[in-house]
Amino acid sequence: MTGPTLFPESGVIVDRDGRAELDPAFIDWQEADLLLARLTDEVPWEQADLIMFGRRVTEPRMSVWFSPDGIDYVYSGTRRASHPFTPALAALHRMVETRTGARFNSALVNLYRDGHDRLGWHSDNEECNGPEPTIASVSLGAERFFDLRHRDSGDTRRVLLPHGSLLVMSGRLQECWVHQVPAMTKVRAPRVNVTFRWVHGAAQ
Ligand SMILES: O=C(O)CCC(=O)C(=O)O
Ligand SMILES: [Mn+2]
Repeated sequence: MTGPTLFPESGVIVDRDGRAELDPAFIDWQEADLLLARLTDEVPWEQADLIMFGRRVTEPRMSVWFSPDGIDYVYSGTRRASHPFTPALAALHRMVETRTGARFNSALVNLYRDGHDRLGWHSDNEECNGPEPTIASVSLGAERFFDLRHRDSGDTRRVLLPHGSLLVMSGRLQECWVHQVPAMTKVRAPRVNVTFRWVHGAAQ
């Protein structure tokens, strides 16, 4: 356990070796629709190339890194240049800080254009995230599965992330568990995900 329950009225998904909690109705549907439209429009979407096992691969999704402090994000052999928060992101940032009581200075925003776009098994354990990072993840648009797998025991959890939901990962979660957003090829609609983080300047 890493502290009191953040969302007592909703779901604790993981409570050992780190914590993952879901508020399925963080933003009501009408506001979430508006936010999805604004982010889709405001975000200067990029498709990044990574180096994986010595090979260059193009990420199977779009993404953009936002850091008002101008800290670049370095992972898997790529450096993502920082962008200032858009107006919609700045508003969402305030809502997420209020709801969680945590501070965030950056956001990685992902666009899964349809169910073919995905994110493979990983953890957000880069040095710039620091030890035991709290990461707040807002989902908008198509519902997609989110999987967690314990590194040692192989124990798994699967949740659907609804439109307007907030997932908070904290404690040793990034150290002890990996997570993924698998392909769901029947899904035709897009999904936008915003992960707010606190990153340290060492990323520059
Ligand atoms: O799309 C999601 O729900 C997860 C995003 C994620 O894990 C990441 O950006 O590191
Ligand atoms: Mn992640």
